[in-house]
Parts: sequence; structure tokens; C-alpha cells
Amino acid sequence: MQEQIKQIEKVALEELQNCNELKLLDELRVKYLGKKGELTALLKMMGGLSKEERPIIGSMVNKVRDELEEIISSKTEILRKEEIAKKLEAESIDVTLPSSKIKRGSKHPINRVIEEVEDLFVSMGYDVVSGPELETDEYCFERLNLPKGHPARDMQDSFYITTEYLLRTQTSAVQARAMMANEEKSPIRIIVPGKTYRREDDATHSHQFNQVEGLVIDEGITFADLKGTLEIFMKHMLGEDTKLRFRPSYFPFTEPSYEVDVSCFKCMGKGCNLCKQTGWIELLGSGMVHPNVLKMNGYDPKKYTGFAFGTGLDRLAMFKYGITDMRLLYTNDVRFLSQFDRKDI
Ligand code: 2NM
Repeated sequence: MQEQIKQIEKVALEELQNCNELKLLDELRVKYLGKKGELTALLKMMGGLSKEERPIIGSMVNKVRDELEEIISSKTEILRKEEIAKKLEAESIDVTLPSSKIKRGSKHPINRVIEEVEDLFVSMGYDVVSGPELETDEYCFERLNLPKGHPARDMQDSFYITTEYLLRTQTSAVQARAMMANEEKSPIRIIVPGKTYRREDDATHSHQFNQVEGLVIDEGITFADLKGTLEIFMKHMLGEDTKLRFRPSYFPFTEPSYEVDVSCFKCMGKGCNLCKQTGWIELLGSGMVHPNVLKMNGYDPKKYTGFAFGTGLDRLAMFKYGITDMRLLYTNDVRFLSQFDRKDI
């Protein structure tokens, strides 16, 4: 039996010596140390041995088993490390290689217009302000001189979430927020570009659209300031030859109020299909801030006056880039959008 143990040990050591693979190593572990392994089998046979022989054989088998276990575990460790090293070597990435080229996207025409408007007004000392799209009735209407039940609320059919919350119908709500947030009640010069929502959806109206509104409050602000500002604005966007026409109109938050037409940039005012033969295109709403609006938002109308204006960025983008179908602005067709990566427009 002692011979048998020595023989097993000898073969096992040889086999382990030649083993260079983790899988094979595991097979050897099973073969010698496993439940049905050769050494285990010997231990099981010990029942038939004499009292004297039993401890000698037992300790021999245990010694060999410890020895093999030790070799197998240290060899496993080494082979594992080698395997990882090999893998790392094979998978190494050269981070200095140039990447494959990805086609750049282009700026959406509405965003181009927004940025252009922002740059112009920032150059004139305005701040660009934003606010929530989910608004309260208070800021969207009440604080803009539109109490509940006011007939002008019908002009802007809305998406109500609850009786108090709605998707904002105009960015003026942000202007009311800016007036309320200004604790010193100091002069204000802001523009608010952003998304607005109304309950309408046809060929020329989308339920979601983009607006920019401006608000200036200071001592001694007059209609001349409004006129000059909108002239600079429109000439900058549509060309130096652009002329403006102010028509009396009505908005609940301004008094007096005006709709502003620009001379048709397609026919230069001669009359064409774009301006419906009138030579003019309606583009903005504006007016002097209503004393009630100043008062309701904490500004003393005896000390301050102000002007405000608003325009649809979608229409502005369409005129500027000659886009004839508004739906193109909202359907994400890459063939359309990719035309706006040009530097010259
Ligand atoms: C427009 C037309 C006229 C406007 C008024 C105000 C505020 F906050 F002062 F009341 N913000 N925006 C205004 C005035 C907006 O858009 C067509």
C-alpha cells in the first residue's frame, strides 16, 4: 500500500509538472483529490488495515494530499495571473489612434434664431431669462391683468393640467416672475425665449411653438424706446432695408398696444403671394406695460414706465430661411435639418 501511495505521488507530481492549463489543472485536482479521486479511494480502503498500519498509511496519504493541494493552489494562482496578462496583452487599445469619423449634427433653425436674438439683445445690455413651462394661472394670467373670467383669456385656449396649473400660453409669465423676484424693484431689461403651448393644431399653428418676449422697465421709458428697439431687432434679423408699421391693437397687459408689421422681404413691399399683395407681414405684438401689471408685480407706475413685445420664433425662422411649411420645423427630418449646418446663413 505504501508503494501504491508513492507511485500515485510520483505520477501526480509528474503530471502537475507538465500541466500548463487551468482546465487541465482542475481535472488533475478532481483525479487525485476529488470525492472519487485516487487518494480518497485509498483512505476509504483503510478500514481493512491493521491497527498498526492505519496511522502510518493515514498520515502518508494526508501528507501527499497536502502536498498536492499546495502545488495545485499555487500553480492555479500562477496560471490565472498568466491568463490575465495574456488577455490584457491581446486586448490592449492604442488610445493614440484617430477615431472613426462621426457626422456632426446641425443646429436646429429655431435654435439658430434664438441664439441670434440672444446675441443681439445681450449686446444691448439685456439679460436672457427662462422659467417653467408648467405655469400657474396666477403668473400666466392673473399677474398679467387677465383675471378669471376676462374675455381675453379666450384668445389663448390652453392645456390645463389642474384648475391652477397649465402649460404656459406665453412667456410673459416669466416676465411677471422677474418683476416679482426683483426685490429692490430696480429697472429691468430682459428677453425670455422659450416654448409655449396653445390648444390649436393646423397647417399654420402647432400646439407647441417658440416665442421670444422682451420687457424693459425704467424711469422715463417711452414708446420711442419701443419703436427704436424693435427697429434694431427687425433690421438685424431680416435686413437693413426692413421697414416697420405699428397698428393699434389690444393686449390685456399693455396699454396702448400695437401689432407690428414688417415690410415684405420677398417683394420689398411691392406685393407678392407671401404678403398676400399687401407689402406687409405681421410679425410682432407690443405695447407699453399696463399700469395694472406694474402695480400687481410690485412696481410703482408713478415712478416707472415700460415697454414689452413678443414674437413667434417659428415664423421668424421661416421667413429668415425661406421655409414654407411649418411642420418641417417639428418633424425632425434630417434631410431638412442638415441644411442648417452652413456658416453663411
Ligand atoms: C406680447 C405683446 C405685447 C408682453 C407683456 C409683458 C408683461 F410682462 F410686461 F406684461 N410681457 N410680454 C407682451 C406685450 C407680449 O406678445 C405678443
